[in-house]
Amino acid sequence: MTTITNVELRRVDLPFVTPFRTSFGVQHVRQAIVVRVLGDDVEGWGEVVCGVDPLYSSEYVDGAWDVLARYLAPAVLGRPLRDVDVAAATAAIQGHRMAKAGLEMAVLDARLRATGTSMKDHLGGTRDVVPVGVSVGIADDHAQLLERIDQRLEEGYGRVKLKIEPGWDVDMVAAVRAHVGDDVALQVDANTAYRRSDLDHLVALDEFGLVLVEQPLPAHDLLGHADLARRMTTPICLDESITSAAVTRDALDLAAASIVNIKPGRVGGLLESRRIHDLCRARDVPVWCGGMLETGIGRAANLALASLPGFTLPGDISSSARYFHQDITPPFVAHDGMMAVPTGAGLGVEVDRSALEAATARTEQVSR
Ligand code: SMG
Ligand code: MG
Repeated sequence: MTTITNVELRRVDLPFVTPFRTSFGVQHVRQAIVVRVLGDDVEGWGEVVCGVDPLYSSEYVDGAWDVLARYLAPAVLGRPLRDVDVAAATAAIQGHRMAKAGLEMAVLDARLRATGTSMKDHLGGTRDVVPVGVSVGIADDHAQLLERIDQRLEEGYGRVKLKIEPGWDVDMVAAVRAHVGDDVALQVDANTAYRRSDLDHLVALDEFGLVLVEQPLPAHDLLGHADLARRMTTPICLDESITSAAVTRDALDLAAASIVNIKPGRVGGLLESRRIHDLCRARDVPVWCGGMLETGIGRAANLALASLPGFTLPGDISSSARYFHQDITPPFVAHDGMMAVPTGAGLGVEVDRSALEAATARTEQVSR
């Protein structure tokens, strides 16, 4: 098989259908770095999922671009596509997991396209259809939120994630639960917005039969999460804290979480994601696939990952139309809260070249 001859970086700007508000800010546009890896006769695609600004984590688009162009892409150029280990080849570069994950995704896609293997099969996926849910951002008021939730329920989603922050939590969740009844699976996500002094307040969320509370405290605060987990009956799920399989093991040993959110970008790639899945499965800890408002490229990868047997809770993987008017792949569609896993070679999606061109704001070729 061929060696890697060229890494193409593209920034695509896709405006959101509805701005997405979390405890750390409002996003109006998805800026994704699309990574295209080329060998002599093969190409592969990846997506870097960091935000425009370093608010969800320390990574951000211009920083990821810089590290990809100057350090990560050069580390894989000239390497054999068949067996280059992107994580190992870039291990000397500290951090930048989302940038590394995007490059690894493109390399794996190219390799698997060349051998005709799907990402699902490569990772060990066991299902062709996976349960998916929807994440609903912070709204202007309860009325607007309930209207948005009704729309999602009409679209067939059976699990709704609500974003919370101080001042938009217990009363809001009470209103939603009263509105939707007991049959809708509800969970909440704070994106680190609370502090240890808020634990008594958070315990009040136990009233509402939530599936889980996601990342209430800062990423580093495993002991704080363990303290909260002892006080609450609702399971604690970690997102921002989980940056590797090693950290996952520590978090579970400390009982800081009983459910784990896996995002390939946050942990440095699909292969590390699978290690976390395997570790959690061996301990009977449920995992689910998080979302970073991906384009169709990252969504395809998430679906392949979510087809592994330990992903027993619905992923944050919604229909493309909920995010973008025009995606850069054919749209993904959820039916009755389920979504099909691509079966074609590699990621199993074809990039829509004209949509890609139309959305491209910046390009750079990295070659030897
Ligand atoms: O992809 O549907 C999606 C969004 C899911 O809420 C979602 N993701 O913390 O889990 C999370 C957030 C992070 C994205 S906001 C940058
Ligand atoms: Mg989260």
